[in-house]
Amino acid sequence: MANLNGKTSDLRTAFLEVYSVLKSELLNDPAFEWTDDSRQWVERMLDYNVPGGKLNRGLSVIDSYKLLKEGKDLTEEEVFLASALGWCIEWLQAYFLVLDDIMDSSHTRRGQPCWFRVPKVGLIAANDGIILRNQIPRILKKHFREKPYYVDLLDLFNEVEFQTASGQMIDLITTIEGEKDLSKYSLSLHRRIVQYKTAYYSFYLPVACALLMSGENLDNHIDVKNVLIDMGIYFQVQDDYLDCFGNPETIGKIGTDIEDFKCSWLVVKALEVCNDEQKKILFENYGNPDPSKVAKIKALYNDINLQGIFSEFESKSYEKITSSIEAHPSKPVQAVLKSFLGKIYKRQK
Ligand code: DMA
Ligand code: MG
Ligand code: MG
Ligand code: MG
Repeated sequence: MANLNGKTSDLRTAFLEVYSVLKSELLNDPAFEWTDDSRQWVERMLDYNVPGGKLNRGLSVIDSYKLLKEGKDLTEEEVFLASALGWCIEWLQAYFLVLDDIMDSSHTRRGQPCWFRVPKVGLIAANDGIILRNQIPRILKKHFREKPYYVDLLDLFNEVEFQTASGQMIDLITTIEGEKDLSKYSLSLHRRIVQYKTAYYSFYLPVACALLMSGENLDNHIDVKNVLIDMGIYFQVQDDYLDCFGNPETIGKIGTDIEDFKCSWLVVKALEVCNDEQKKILFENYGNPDPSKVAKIKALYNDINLQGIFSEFESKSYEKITSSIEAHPSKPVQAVLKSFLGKIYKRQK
């Protein structure tokens, strides 16, 4: 196996090797009588949806675990287990994204058509999402059953899944047809949505996995959790920004937030700074699939210099998060948090 204690590129290669191991275990899961057809379907579905992203969340488990071990080389077993937990997060992400793209009527993801848009897939994607979700406890059972922290791991994944699904729910019910009302959109509603739909699973979960593997009790790390949640909120503001201003070639997806009437950070900020005339344009054109209406919203975003407002937010968030990290008593924990922040600051994808 490639050396996971070495360079970043090796780390990625070794991480992907663990994917192959987990996949082949799942494709031979003795709880199901596999046929060639079913095995081929699941294999294609996994390869299409699980490993094709940035892998930041998954790789962070290994990174974080290493930093918590203060630079000591990891054993083969530790590397495998940290990678397997990283993959469980990537599986969770794949599950949420497959369903998110159906609900958001998205077109592309990671530079390819969304899974439900692939010919012959359609709404079978909904069940594929359920399969992805169910594979997580199967991976955990196979590799962590005997560990003292097994129950805590299961509980962690369940809690975070519930938080994420609840965040998705509030993201979605703000867009109900016939109840669209921009005046209900505020920074506090936005914060609530993104804290739940993104921050827990993307930021808290990888570090919490590494902490559990290190034998820590998560109740003793509430301050770490709070910093990670702030980072997750900052990350989702970037996602909202890139939905409109990012390059689809780079981010691998075409934005749909304006069409979908999403409570995006951009529209919340626009509502804050617009004059009455501009507000009228927002109210009349936001949340409509008509491209000319979308273009009016984008032109308005340019007129009020939302890009500038965003870059100010970006530097302010960086400073704020950095100072809360530096207030943390443990150097290894500071290192974990700083490495996370470094990976996302000014990201283009
Ligand atoms: C995504 O929010 C949140 C989850 C839990 C998938 P989003 O719809 O803004 O994500 P994306 O922009 O990637 O579709
Ligand atoms: Mg989406
Ligand atoms: Mg969504
Ligand atoms: Mg988005």
